[in-house]
Amino acid sequence: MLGLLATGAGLAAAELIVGLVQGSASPVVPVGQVFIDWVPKPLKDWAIEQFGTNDKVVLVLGALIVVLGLGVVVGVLAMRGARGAAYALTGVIGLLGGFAVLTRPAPSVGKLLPTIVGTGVSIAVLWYLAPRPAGATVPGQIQADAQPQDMGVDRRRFIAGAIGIGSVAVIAGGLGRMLQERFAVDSERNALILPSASSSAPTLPVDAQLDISGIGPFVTPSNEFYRIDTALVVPQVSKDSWKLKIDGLVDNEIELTFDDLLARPQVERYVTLSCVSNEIGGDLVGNALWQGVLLKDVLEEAGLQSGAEQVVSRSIDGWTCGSPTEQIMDGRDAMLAFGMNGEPLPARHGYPVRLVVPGLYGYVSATKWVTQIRLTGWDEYDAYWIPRGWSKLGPVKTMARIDTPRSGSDKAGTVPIAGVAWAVHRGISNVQIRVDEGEWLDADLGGVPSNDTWVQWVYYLDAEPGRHVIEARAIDGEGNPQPEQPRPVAPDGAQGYHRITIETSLSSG
Ligand SMILES: Nc1nc2c(c(=O)[nH]1)N[C@H]1C(S)=C(S)[C@@H](COP(=O)(O)O)O[C@H]1N2
Ligand SMILES: [Mo]
Repeated sequence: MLGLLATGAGLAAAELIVGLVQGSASPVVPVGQVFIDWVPKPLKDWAIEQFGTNDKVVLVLGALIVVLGLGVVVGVLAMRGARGAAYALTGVIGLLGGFAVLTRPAPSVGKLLPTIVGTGVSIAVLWYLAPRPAGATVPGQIQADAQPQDMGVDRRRFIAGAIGIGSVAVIAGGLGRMLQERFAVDSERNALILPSASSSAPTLPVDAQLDISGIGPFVTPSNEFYRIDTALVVPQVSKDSWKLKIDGLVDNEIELTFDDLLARPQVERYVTLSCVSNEIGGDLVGNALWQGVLLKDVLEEAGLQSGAEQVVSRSIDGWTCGSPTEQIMDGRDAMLAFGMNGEPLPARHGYPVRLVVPGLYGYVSATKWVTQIRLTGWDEYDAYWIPRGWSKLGPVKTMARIDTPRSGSDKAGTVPIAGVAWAVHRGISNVQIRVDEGEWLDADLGGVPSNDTWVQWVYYLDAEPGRHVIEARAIDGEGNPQPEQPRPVAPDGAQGYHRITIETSLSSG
């Protein structure tokens, strides 16, 4: 109890400092990351299965297990009268936090401030609450209280102190979290007007959006677009402080400001983005209109040296991903994006600048809040998710999703079976459905602006009354049908047919 209180108060104090001092860093995520790096493989695999590439819960849980677990030991030591050992172990927890923070990129002494203050607060709480040898006093306490063996007084003081410190800790932690939003970029984002792109978006074919209820919009509104990242608090990066550094195996290192980027030729393109953790039939996929500068143009200016096989991009929060240089440079619209659906990127989607690469899963291409691009050899560096059990190559797999009807529903008469299908950058040439493992039947496809987006599809089914299993599959632009063999999301994306079961009856009822 004492140990939990002391370490909890320390964590709360650290969060408060993060909220007060811009540029300081919470030790929670780094400790969680170090913890995850150390846990045995089976546990890691389990976590991947549970949380995919959205490991926030694991990060926080990991950090809390480590810190509070050690905190319990501290408490036991303190209660047994080993105060010196309790202080020392608290110091070790602090060192561990500090070490974890320093393993993150761009370490600085300022970033350590929350950890240092948090450790200090933990030790102070211990010092104040731990049972002390007879005769010792605490400031503000009258000498008479400290009767030898007067456990009643000690106990009361402990409970009052514990409640007081506990409440202050909860308030301080909450306040810290609120204050962290203070560095919010909402107002500058709202005031920002993007110049119109020199190469504007292709006009959408009129039939891109099929008129069928239950099928999602062709363009996903930004506020409905899925969000996946390891950030516990959305990074708030001001466009005026933002810089992008391009280094590594290049002839000329380049540093770009946000204004430099806006001054360059721009494109606007519809691109479908998908998460490798998207389950069959899942919604970790969306299609948006992205505005930005082609990465190829910038990299050509930097001058790629031989051996620059990998484009490693790094976010302000230290997250990294690696993409094959060949694909970035092959003419696809890989971009440094700052616009999404006609507006500056929302903070949660990477304001001010992120990467978007048609055809690659987000974990190997779509760095949000990007601040560095380093050219390396392919084997020279493994980015964030690679040592965590995910494939180094992450091309988006061909997939058809059935959006309507919902599995388990009852339908009468002709039933439109409809959804979306994507094979980003290869395009979709056909979508088919089959009923009860019968023949494959060709669906009608909506229009698309390019091979880089999903396509809507529909098949009007007149089925015999009864219970039916309906499956869908897509065939990509190169004629390859989506593989049937089911596979889980790890290590390189889910595979298999989306399957629903419906009950049909004659329309007359
Ligand atoms: N900085 C940062 N960028 C990131 C990630 C991250 O954890 N941190 N996750 C990636 C993953 S796994 C995906 S699927 C996409 C999701 O982008 P979205 O949240 O805009 O949909 O962002 C990518 N970019
Ligand atoms: Mo992802």
